[in-house]
Parts: sequence; C-alpha cells; structure tokens
Amino acid sequence: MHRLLNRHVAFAASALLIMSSSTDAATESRWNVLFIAVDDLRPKLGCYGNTHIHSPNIDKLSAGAVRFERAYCQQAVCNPSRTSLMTGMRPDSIGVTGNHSHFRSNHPDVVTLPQHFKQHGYHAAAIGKIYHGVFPDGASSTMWDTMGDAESWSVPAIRFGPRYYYTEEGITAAKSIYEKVYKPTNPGPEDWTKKLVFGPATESPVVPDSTLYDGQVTDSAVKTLQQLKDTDEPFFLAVGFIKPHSPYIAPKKYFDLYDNVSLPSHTEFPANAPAFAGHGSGELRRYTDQPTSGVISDEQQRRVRHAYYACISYIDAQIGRVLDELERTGLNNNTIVVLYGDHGYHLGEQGLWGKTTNFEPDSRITLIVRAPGMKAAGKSNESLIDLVDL
Ligand SMILES: [Ca+2]
Repeated sequence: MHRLLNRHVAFAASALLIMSSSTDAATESRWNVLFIAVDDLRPKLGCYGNTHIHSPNIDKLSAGAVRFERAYCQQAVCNPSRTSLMTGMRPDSIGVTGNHSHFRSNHPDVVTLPQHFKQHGYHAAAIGKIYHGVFPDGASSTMWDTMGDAESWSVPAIRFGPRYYYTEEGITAAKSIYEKVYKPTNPGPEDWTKKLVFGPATESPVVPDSTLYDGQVTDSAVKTLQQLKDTDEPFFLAVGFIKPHSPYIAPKKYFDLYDNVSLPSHTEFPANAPAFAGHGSGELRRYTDQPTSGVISDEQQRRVRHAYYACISYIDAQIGRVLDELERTGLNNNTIVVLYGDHGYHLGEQGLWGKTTNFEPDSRITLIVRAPGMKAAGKSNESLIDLVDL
C-alpha cells in the first residue's frame, strides 16, 4: 500500500511538473488533448534505447516530452487494458478481464475519461481503435463497426476496416480460409473483406500508406484537426492505430528499412515458472503460414520480428503526419499529447509470441506525455506507474 501510494505521489509530481510549466493558468485549463493509442506496441522504439528501430517521429515527440521508462498496463490484453485506462478502474474492479465483456454491463453509470471531458465542455471524438470492439451485451464485434461506448463521445466514433490482406498471395489465402472456416461456422457478409479473416501472419504489399486501415485513420485525424482548429470548443481527440497488432502488415517500404533481423537472446521459458504463467503462442499460430504446434523455424521467427518492426515504422510515420498537422495548425501550442501502447508483447523471448502474460515484455508499455512549454521536456521518468494513473 505504501509503495502504491509512493507511486501515485511520484506520478502526481510528474503531472504537476508537466502542468506547472504553463505561464497562463486560464489558457492551461482549456488545453486540448490529443490521445494516441497504439495497439500492441511494446516500447521497442529508438527513444527507449532500441536504436535499430526506425521511429524518428515518436523519437522527436519524446525529445519534447516526458518518456515514462517504467510504465505498465494493468493487464496485457486489449479490452481489460483499455477499459481500465478509460474508466480509471482496475480490471478486477470494473469486472473486465477478457476481450468479450463490456464495462457498461456491470457499471452502466461509470464516467469514462473522454466522457468526463465531454461533461466539462470539451468536444470528445474518436478515430480508429480506442476501445476494444465489444457491444454492451457482451458480443464481440467482428465488424469493427463500433467503438464500444457511445456515451464517451460527442460525435459518433469513426472506425475503418476490417480488411487485412493486399498482395495476391495474401488475398488468395484469406479468401480460401474464409470459404473453408469462417463462412460455414459463422455466416455473415459474403465478402471476406468485411470480416476479420486470419490468413498469413505477415504481408508487405506495395501500396500507399492510406490504403491500409491506419493510413485511413491518419487521413481522418489530419482532416479532423483542420476542422477543430477553427472551433472555439476545446477538444479531446482520441486517435487509435491497430498496428503493430498481428497480422503484421505494412507497406513494403517499411520492411525495406530493416536487414538481418536478429532473434532474441533468451528464448527458453523460465525453468521454475509455473506453466500457467506462459501460453502456447496461439495468437501467432492461428495464422495460416505458421505451425499450429511445435517449433517455429528461425526463418519464420525472423520474418515475424521483421514485420513487427516494419509495422512500428509504418505507425511511426502515421503518428508523424498527425503531429506535423498539429504543428502546422498551431494547435500544438495548446494541446497535450499522450501516446501509449495498450500493453507490451513477446517476440520470441522466453519462447513466447504475443501478449497476455505478466512477464515484463507483455506488461511494460510505451507512455509518452507532452504538454505545451513543459519544463521537463526531453526527460525520462523512472517512477513506477501504470495506465490507470492517467
Ligand atoms: Ca492490444
């Protein structure tokens, strides 16, 4: 308890340091918030000391922000992590510990973070993945047509998708798996692109950035910032990217940034750890080009790691476009920027692929906060904090 208290005091002190940097209290109280969520982004970024990763835009943001070095999610799964952050309640308090339950089912009157801003005169809007796609009745949305919580936003949330594959090989595999597996068991849209179909784990199509989901999110965010620039109302704009979540798909030019991708140095599951602390890497094995059990070859492991890095660089470029627009419009002068990853990720360390464990690679997250004129700009913070502290 004492440690917890210290931790909250440490984070509050950091927050105060951020807030005390403004010279105009009246202006400060109406600062906008640009809230950027990145799905499954562990802190494998240049600014976190991973210099082999190409993340110039996030690195630039970090250089003018506070980078939290010991930030953790409450639970390393999308829905519990995001629900906990957005409601300010821990997973066991809000009753959401999996991807198929909605927080309004047990707590219909909880006030979410954007809802709080909305109730205080802010325009709250969302583009892309902010909540995990779950309907309040508990059904998971495979159509990605919901942001999961209408009460949070001033206007209907914008969400694209769910198409994944763009190369001839990827499309063929996705169509095939749709006909064989998805259609017989889960009749729905006749078009495979309208369902979440898991084909190959990686793909590097030669397409413009905006052909993919996250490029569409970026286009929409840029347009929205241009519109918000001319309004008097302060805003809370949430922008959510879905890469580097699997399948690891990014335009080929981002794959070309990497060569000779290495395997991790520790690939053995900890000798004395209980089996339930790990898993069978089912998240990776569900893809058609991966073995359903047994050894994943070094070549496949390198390819997946390579593709994860490519996805990071693709997202970095999208974040760069959004932040450039914030600067171009002058909104960066009165806008707080929060960038976070909903949880970490295993890329073969300890013999694990994917998320959900409580090991460091899954639980440690990316968290960067920038406020206009902050005195702590460019510093890192070693305080032990978690996402609920936001
Ligand atoms: Ca996630």
